[in-house]
Amino acid sequence: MAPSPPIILTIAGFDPSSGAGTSADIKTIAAHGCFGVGCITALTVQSTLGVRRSEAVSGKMIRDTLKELASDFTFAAVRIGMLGSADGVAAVVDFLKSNKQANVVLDPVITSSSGAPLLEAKGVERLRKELLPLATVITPNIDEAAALANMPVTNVEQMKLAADALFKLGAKNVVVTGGHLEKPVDVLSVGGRVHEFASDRQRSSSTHGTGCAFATALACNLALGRDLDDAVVMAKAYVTNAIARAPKIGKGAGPVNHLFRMDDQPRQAQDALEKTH
Ligand code: PXL
Repeated sequence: MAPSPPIILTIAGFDPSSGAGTSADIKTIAAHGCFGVGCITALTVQSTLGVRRSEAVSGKMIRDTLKELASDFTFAAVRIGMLGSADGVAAVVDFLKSNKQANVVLDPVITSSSGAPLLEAKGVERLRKELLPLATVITPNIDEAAALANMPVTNVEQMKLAADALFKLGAKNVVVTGGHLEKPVDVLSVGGRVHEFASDRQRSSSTHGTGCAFATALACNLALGRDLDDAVVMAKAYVTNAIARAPKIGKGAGPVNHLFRMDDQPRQAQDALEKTH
């Protein structure tokens, strides 16, 4: 039997259009050659046209799911996304305290890009105080960094200040993602030391789920043994390709192409076949 691939746990909401959330994460995890398991924290009613509403799954259901999965698997990384409620945050905090986990990537999802709330206010408080210090790395976008650090974040200088403020709040490592800026720059703070990663802005409407794809790809790259700087570069390259190679899906902001690498595989198989003849 083949050896087990790294097992990655995603704790996130369910987006029925599979651009973001659990079902999208499972695709990202598969694209990295890992095996994904999921704990759904909330259901959302949404399509590429936007999030209409959401309902949080009970804290007990989340606790029981995490306990069940942890009794069976050893996780190489854990990615945390939308948590929905303060009870959901508490369930994840208790899980991380009672089961020590490596490579915990926290994407502190607060609001959808269409403006729908994805975590209640009490949950944001609890996430800031209790969950943030338990993560290996947090990956807020500029709006989430502003909400968590309680300061305006609209340019690279402010991203650095926010990363520093989040480090002082107890975050071990911070990546503030700046994909929405005119000149996109990500700011990485490793133990308080700040680096910048610039890239070119992509003109595309297929950007739904970029935050989830980045955080999950980062978790996979850490699980595969890369250090944080390399894992950030690899995750960024994955998302850039997933946007560039997205087909048109739906009427609104379409999903990125999580599985773009599969398009390359028939060609690889064909090349291999030709070499043997
Ligand atoms: O991208 C943030 C996000 C995360 N998780 C779920 C979502 C969204 C945005 O819509 O629906 C489930």
